[in-house]
Amino acid sequence: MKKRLLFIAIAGLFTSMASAADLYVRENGANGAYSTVSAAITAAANGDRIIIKPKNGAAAYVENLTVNKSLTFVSETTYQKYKLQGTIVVTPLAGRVVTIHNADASSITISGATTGGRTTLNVFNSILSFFDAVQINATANLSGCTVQNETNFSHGKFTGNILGSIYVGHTVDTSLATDDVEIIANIVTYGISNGQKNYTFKILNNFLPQSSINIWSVKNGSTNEITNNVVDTNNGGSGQFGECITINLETGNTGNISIYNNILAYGNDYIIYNYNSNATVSAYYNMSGVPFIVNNVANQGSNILGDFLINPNSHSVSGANVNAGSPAVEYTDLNLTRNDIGNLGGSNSWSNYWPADGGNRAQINYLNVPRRITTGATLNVSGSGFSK
Ligand SMILES: [Ca+2]
Repeated sequence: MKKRLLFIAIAGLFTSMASAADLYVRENGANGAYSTVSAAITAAANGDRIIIKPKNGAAAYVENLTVNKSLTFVSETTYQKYKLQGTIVVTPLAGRVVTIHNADASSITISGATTGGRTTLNVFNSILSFFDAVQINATANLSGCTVQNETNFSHGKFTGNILGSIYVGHTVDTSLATDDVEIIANIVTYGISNGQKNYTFKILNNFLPQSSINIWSVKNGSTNEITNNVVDTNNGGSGQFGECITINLETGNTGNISIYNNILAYGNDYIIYNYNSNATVSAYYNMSGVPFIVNNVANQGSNILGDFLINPNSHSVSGANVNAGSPAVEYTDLNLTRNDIGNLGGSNSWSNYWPADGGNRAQINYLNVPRRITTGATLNVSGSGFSK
């Protein structure tokens, strides 16, 4: 009986291994491949990989994709994206994981009824005009992507992207994720807004050359971070008072927002404007180009007017911001000097996600490193990346 059980277990193992297949998609179905991505999806099973060869002359696969299985999509040609003239819609299902690498498509969305359990959508190194994953019980992780217009999601990690805007929408999740919303080292043209009440947020090291950060909701009782960002409203895209950070929580929604080491460059009348006392706001070691005037900030110190230069081409700031951030050890730069205010400073430094000699090498997707290490303690570092 024991032997038989063991045999069944081994047979099961082989069955699951055999099911992870690679399916190829090539122009005109060359060499026995599928000629459309849709045909490959239809033929695929959960866990399969669909390998798509970019067409000659950057021609597009003209089709709309519905992804209703756990699949991974990659390019067959190294460093080249496959073009899709059409939309990609992921159907949610508990436990479904869809990973899309190297797509050049009009949009990726999660859409459909959800009954419980989480759907995970990873999108890496892709070019899109629109991304929407505001869906109950959905986690979206986006890294190394360019999205021209809006990117909307309700939970996940956005790192090292060039985006039109980021909106974190509230959803009535029945299966809550256990980790935070993290928005790190992105270049964002039209602002970052949080309307999510389920999750604590971290907005770190982002570069917003002409727009602001807006907080409309927080998880009740949470402590949230806005740290080492560059926000310049000098060229428009600001709140009612020209402010770089707008906070306006509705009655009954309360939490803490810590604002540290940011370049908050302009602000017409105010730099930070908090409409009411529902959010307890703390602002320290931020630098502005004009007097640092705030509304309804409960705790503040060392916020200063400084002489700095924002370079929108190199996504960097130079001048008085260097070594002017919080001297606390948890904000120390990668070179172990005092924090540089702005997106190049701190342990979530820009250089992690935008390496100077990155070229076509693998790119970091996420890093989790301690901000403070005690002598004799264990140092735990985790990270992930993807191949281009
Ligand atoms: Ca420094």
